[in-house]
Amino acid sequence: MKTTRTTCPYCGVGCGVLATPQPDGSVTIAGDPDHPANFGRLCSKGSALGETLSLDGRLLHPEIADKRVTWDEALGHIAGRFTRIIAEHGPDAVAIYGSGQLLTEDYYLANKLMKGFVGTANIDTNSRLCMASSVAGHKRAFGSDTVPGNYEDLEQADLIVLVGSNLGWCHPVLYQRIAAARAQRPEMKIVLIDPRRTVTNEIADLHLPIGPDGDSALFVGLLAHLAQTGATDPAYIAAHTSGFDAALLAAEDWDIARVAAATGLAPLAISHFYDLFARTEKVVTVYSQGVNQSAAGSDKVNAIINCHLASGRIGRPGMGPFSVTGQPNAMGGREVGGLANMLAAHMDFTPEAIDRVSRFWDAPNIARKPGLKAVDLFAAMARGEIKAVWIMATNPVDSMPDADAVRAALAACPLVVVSDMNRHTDTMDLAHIRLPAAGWGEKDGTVTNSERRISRQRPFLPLPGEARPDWWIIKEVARRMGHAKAFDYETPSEIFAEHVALSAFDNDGSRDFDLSGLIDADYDTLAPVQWPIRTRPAARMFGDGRFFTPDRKARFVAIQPPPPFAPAPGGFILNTGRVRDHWHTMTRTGKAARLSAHMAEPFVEIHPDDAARLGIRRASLVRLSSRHGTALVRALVTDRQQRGQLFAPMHWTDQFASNGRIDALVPGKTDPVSGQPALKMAQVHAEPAAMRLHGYFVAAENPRLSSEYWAIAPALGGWRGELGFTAEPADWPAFLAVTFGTESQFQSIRDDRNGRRAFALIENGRLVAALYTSPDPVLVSRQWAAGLLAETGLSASIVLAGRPGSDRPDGGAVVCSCFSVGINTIADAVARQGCSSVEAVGAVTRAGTNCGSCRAEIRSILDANRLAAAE
Ligand SMILES: Nc1nc2c(c(=O)[nH]1)N[C@H]1C(S)=C(S)[C@@H](COP(=O)(O)OP(=O)(O)OC[C@H]3O[C@@H](n4cnc5c(=O)[nH]c(N)nc54)[C@H](O)[C@@H]3O)O[C@H]1N2
Ligand SMILES: Nc1nc2c(c(=O)[nH]1)N[C@H]1C(S)=C(S)[C@@H](COP(=O)(O)OP(=O)(O)OC[C@H]3O[C@@H](n4cnc5c(=O)[nH]c(N)nc54)[C@H](O)[C@@H]3O)O[C@H]1N2
Ligand code: SF4
Ligand SMILES: [Mo]
Repeated sequence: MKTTRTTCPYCGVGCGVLATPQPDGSVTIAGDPDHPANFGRLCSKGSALGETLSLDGRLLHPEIADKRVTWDEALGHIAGRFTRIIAEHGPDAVAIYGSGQLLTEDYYLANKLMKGFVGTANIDTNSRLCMASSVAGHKRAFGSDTVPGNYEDLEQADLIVLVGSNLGWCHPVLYQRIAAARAQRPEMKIVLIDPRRTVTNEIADLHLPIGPDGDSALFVGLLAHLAQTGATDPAYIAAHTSGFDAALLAAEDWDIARVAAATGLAPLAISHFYDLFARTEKVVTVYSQGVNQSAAGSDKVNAIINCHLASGRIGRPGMGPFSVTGQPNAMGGREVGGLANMLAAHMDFTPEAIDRVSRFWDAPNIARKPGLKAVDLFAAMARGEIKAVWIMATNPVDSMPDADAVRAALAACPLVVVSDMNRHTDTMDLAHIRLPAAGWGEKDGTVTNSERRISRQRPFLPLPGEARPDWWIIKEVARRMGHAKAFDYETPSEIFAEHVALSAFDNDGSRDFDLSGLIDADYDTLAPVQWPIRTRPAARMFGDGRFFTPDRKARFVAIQPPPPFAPAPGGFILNTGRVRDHWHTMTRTGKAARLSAHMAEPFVEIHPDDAARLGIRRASLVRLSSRHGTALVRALVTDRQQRGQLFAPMHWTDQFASNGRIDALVPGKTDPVSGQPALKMAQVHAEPAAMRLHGYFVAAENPRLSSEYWAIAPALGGWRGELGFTAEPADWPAFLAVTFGTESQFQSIRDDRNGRRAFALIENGRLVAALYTSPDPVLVSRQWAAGLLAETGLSASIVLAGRPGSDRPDGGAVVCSCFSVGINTIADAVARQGCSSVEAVGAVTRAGTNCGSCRAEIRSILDANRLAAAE
């Protein structure tokens, strides 16, 4: 059994993973103790990677028009069609839409093909939805897209400000590193700036529940405060920056009262935060999508960076602005230039750079101007201007704003090529040509994490069917388009070597992105390494106060905060984001029963007062609507949410729910500087979705679902899911037969007092399917019922009872996904077994003792119990 050292394919923390295939075909996953991002830790998603590797649902052969073809046919067809469309309509009529989940080598080739050889910069990626505002902010301030610091700075800081980041769920291993550092140095302070009280708040000393997009005002006010209280560093400002006076002038009127009005925050809380920031030298400000995904995202980034420049807190240990990346290779994509407004290797469309890159690539036909950014790209497609698109490693029908319009644009586009691992995704279902891509564990290449650290992803599984790595597919199309010489690669290491050489080409230290120190590196054994690396890797940037602007000074940006945003009367502001155990459109995490048990259906968080006002009852169904689309989701009534605001996760797709695509509601409004869409702020209406009947099912085989509402998730040994009916099925036996694909007779019971029914089909002591229905949301214990699928010797009476017998406690909804420990088990350990700390709960139940991702949730169960005890 050989262990392979590789890198996690999920978030931008970039944890090292040890993967060991077992004789039975399974793969054991462990954290790599030697990787400097995680030192052996993994979160719940990383730990469950072994459960997402099955070939179920994989696309294993190329297809044209739903028919299997050979690679040669598919590649020839794509090259021919692209070539003809370019000849007829010009290079700007074609596009690639890529992803921060491509490896650097894939990304480099896609960029080289489009910009160098097709001669268009119409290659944009899902990083436009993710990192574009940070890129724009970095470039405005530093003259380059440079993340100054590293993960150790988070451990060394005395104050960490988390802005628009749910680190506890989205960068769990970084969160754990911070929690561990704080346990050692309790004087470390943490401030959380987020409209919601997220689980990340469990670690915070101060939570500022800021109004949507109040961040610019908050940080502009902070700049004014720093200046007024003498907390700036005039020597640093004079020696290393420009534009301070203009930025301060713009900030002048922003006293605490005005900031309070613009942010909805209490004046006392604001001054508490300002004082903390002013008097603490070692501050790191971490920011993520609450900052980037906004119509004012670039300004938010610069408002934050301004405060660090004004206090000289950048480029030294334990301080600096820190944009954390989302995807495993968001950073690598930026390195190769994989956005429509960048050229290559951190070079822009300047005449010198165009000349340099065209000489390096030997590409006289190089693109000379930026291409279309994601939202504009799909709008141009809708207008018929983009006639061929090739989508790689992303699922825009679910993740782009105005997603129904994106779906319509793709449906109308004459040629849609999609490279993906899965046969069915909402995007794949619209493809004319489907290309089977190799996935994690099969691919070979590099990724770069949030702290500029390049790590290898190495294969440990054979390529399934005819799946091929993305770099191979791209180069084979390029060769067939007549560019054989420029795309003559046999291995990803050759591509990486060229990428290294381009970063070093004509680079005399004037460009931040420089890998010249890796020119002779051995690709196969490459250890995780930070860039830039000329002689030694740079752990931290800007320590010398020199930036990448023409005068080598950092630039302040004068910021005008936007007016506070109020929804139309009766409407809500819809905020969107992520949950702990799902990744994006669920193509991988949606395969793992363990991960799907944490949050098993699409939902919306709503404040209890708003829910009461609208007559939305706990666990009932809610219809959300906007000018752009609708969604049907479960109500999660919670005071973590502010009044007038809603929160819904981005994850659910048509593969997992009847109408859960949240981006159908979100408008395509973008930041004017970065082009990044404002995915955290849609105007929507919410109303109860009255159902005649609710249902919960478990089934050994994938059922056929057709009710008004449905949501499905994997369970061990089958499937589980929720149903909502606007009318009761007229013929129950017929309904059961169609849904569960069997002619066998179900046993059933009915309780006339409350209209509840239960149906069960058991064959040879094993559960085939069970369905519980009720006029109200069904009360059955989900985990218990799903667990029946794995049991033997069952009798119908146990199943029909709908609850565990008194001898078998009901664990309740899963909190710890590593050991499947439910909320009831944990609450019991606290209330009855006297556990008073997360550690004690772990000792009794094992919850929280493996990856630790659920420790914040265990802490809130402990706190709730303390409150209950005090009442
Ligand atoms: N579990 C999990 N982890 C992931 C991912 C995943 O899908 N699942 N995806 C990865 C990717 S690609 C990304 S980009 C990252 C994203 O990581 P995060 O940015 O941490 O995650 P989000 O949930 O998108 O949004 C963060 C927070 O922004 C807040 N917010 C909304 N509007 C505002 C505002 O106006 N101001 C402020 N200050 N805050 C606001 C939201 O309430 C939310 O809690 O996560 C990565 N990690
Ligand atoms: N409302 C709202 N919308 C959002 C966000 C939000 O916070 N709110 N966040 C945005 C952000 S930050 C992001 S990053 C995006 C993410 O959104 P997407 O990129 O659309 O989401 P994924 O599910 O990661 O899609 C990746 C696809 O690539 C496939 N895949 C995986 N690995 C490979 C590979 O190696 N090669 C190929 N060819 N295919 C592969 C997977 O099967 C999957 O279909 O969503 C954005 N959309
Ligand atoms: S924090 Fe979790 S998802 Fe992110 S890289 Fe590490 S193990 Fe993977
Ligand atoms: Mo992202």
